[in-house]
Amino acid sequence: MNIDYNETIPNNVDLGDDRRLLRALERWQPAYIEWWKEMGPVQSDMHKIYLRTAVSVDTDGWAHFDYVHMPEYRWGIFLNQPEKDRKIGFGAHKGEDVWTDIPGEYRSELRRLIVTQGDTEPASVEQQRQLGRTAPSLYDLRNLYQVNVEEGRHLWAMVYLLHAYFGRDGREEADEMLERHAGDPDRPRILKAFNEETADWLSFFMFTYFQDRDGKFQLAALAESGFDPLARTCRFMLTEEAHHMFVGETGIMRVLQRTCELMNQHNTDDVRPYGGININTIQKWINFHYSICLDLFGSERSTNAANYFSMGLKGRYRESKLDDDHKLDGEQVEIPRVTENGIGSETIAALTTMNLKLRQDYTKDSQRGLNRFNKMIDAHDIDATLSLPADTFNRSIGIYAGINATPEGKLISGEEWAASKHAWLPTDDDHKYVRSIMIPVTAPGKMASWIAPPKRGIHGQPIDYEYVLFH
Ligand code: BYC
Ligand code: FE
Ligand code: FE
Repeated sequence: MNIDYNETIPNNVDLGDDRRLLRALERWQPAYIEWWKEMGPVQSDMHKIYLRTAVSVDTDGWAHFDYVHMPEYRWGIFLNQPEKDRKIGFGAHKGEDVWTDIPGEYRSELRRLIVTQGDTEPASVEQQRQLGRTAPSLYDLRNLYQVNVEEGRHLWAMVYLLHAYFGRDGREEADEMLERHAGDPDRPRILKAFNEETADWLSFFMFTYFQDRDGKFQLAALAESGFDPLARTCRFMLTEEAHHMFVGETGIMRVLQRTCELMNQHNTDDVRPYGGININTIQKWINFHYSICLDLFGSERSTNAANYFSMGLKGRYRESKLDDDHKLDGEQVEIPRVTENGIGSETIAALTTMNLKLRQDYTKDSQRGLNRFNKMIDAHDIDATLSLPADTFNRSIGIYAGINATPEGKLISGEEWAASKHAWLPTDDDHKYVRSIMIPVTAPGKMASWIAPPKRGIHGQPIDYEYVLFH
C-alpha cells in the first residue's frame, strides 16, 4: 500500500476520512515544525541531504532515496497493515480478538506507555542537536540527519495514537511532548538517560548502539500489544530502528579500527598523540552508556510491568516464541537481592519481573556486537578486550541503585567508588580530549583522524558521494 505524499500529512491510515482528527493533527503540525527549528539539528535548515523516506510499509521497497531540503522533510503516519484475525498473545485476555479501539478500563495505563515511549523520540533529537557542527564525514552527517528525521517520525507515530484514541487528554499530552526538553531543569524528559548530553560523536555512536537498542526492545514488547494500533505502529518503527543500531555498531567498529591501526603503526597503547581514541577511553564510554541504558528498563520488580503484561498491553520480547502459557499466573522466579553480605537472591512472582526479563534479553543482544568488536581487536593482533560492565555497576534505578560496584561486579564502599570511578567512567579530561578531536570534515570521502571510513556507502552510492549539499 503506497503512501500519498500529496496530502499535508502523508499517511496510510485514511486520515482524509476523519476530518476532526485531521484538523487536530494539522493544528499540532506547525508546533512540531517550530520545535524542529528551535530544538532540532543545528545548521541543517539550508542543507539538502540524501535521505531515505518511507513510500510504502510493504516489506519490499518501502524506502525511497533522494536529496531532501531538511525542513521540508515529509513526516507522516505509517502503520503496518492489520494482521487478519490477530489475537491477543499473552496475559488475562490471551486468545481474545485484539482491540482496535482503546479498552476503556486500561486507558490510563496505555496512555502512560504511549507518552513515555513518545517522549524519548524528540528527546533524542534534542540530545543530538549540536552534533551537526562536528561530523567526522559527510557520510556520518547524513546518517545523523537520517536518524533525527526518523526519531521525529516516531514522535508523530505516538502523537497520532494520542490524538486518534485519547481525545482531549491525548491532545494535551501531544502538546506536552514539545514542552518537555532533554536536560531542562524545570521540564525534563521523563526517563533519565534522555536528559544526558550527547556532546561528541563517540557518544552518538554509543547512543545509537545502546540507547536505540533499548528502543528496539521496548518497541518489540509494545509490538506484541493487544491494542492493535499500537502494535502495528511499533512494528513499522522497528524497521527504522534497525538502521539506527547499524549506525551505532558500524560507528564504534570504525573508531576501533582506526585505534587499532594507530596502535600498530606507532607501537603504543596511547594513540592520543596521533589523534585517535584509546581503547581504554572507548571502554569508559561503553561503561557509561550501557549502565544508564540498563536503568531505562525500570525496576527488576515492578507492579506496573506486571499490570501491563496481565492486561495484554506490553508483552515480552518475541512473546510467541516463548515456551510457556503466556499468562504466568502463579509462576515464581528467582531474582537477585542486595543483602548485607552481598548479592543474594529471592523468589518472587514471575509477573512482576517483566522489566528484568526484557533487560536480560537486551544484555544478550548488546553482547553480540561486543563480540564483533573484540574480533576486530584480535584481527590486529592486539591484546585487549572490550566488555559490558556488570549490571550492578553505576546504577540509579532498581535493586542496585543504592550500592557501589566495580565493572566486574565486585561490591565496594562509597570511598572506594569515589577513589576509582575515574578509571571506569569518562572524566572531564576524557571529555575534553574527545571533544578536542571533533573537527568537522566536509570534503566528500574524507574522514576525521579518529575514525576509519565505512565499508560501503549508502544505497549503493560510493563512499565519496556528496551525501550532504551545503548549497
Ligand atoms: N528514569 O515501576 P518501575 C526509545 C520511574 S527508548 C526515570 O520500575 P516501570 C528511543 C517509573 O516511571 C524506549 N524514571 O517503572 C531510543 C516509575 O515512576 P512512578 C522507550 C524511571 O513503569 C533512542 C518509578 O520509576 N520506551 O524508544 O515498570 C532514541 C518506578 O519504576 C526510570 C519505553 O520505555 C528511568 N530510567 O518501567 C529514541 C516503553 N525507570 O510511577 C527513542 C514505555 C523507571 O513512581 N515505558 N522510572 O512515578 C515503559 O514500559 C516503562 O515506563 C519503563 C519503566 C520500562 C520505562
Ligand atoms: Fe525512535
Ligand atoms: Fe531509534
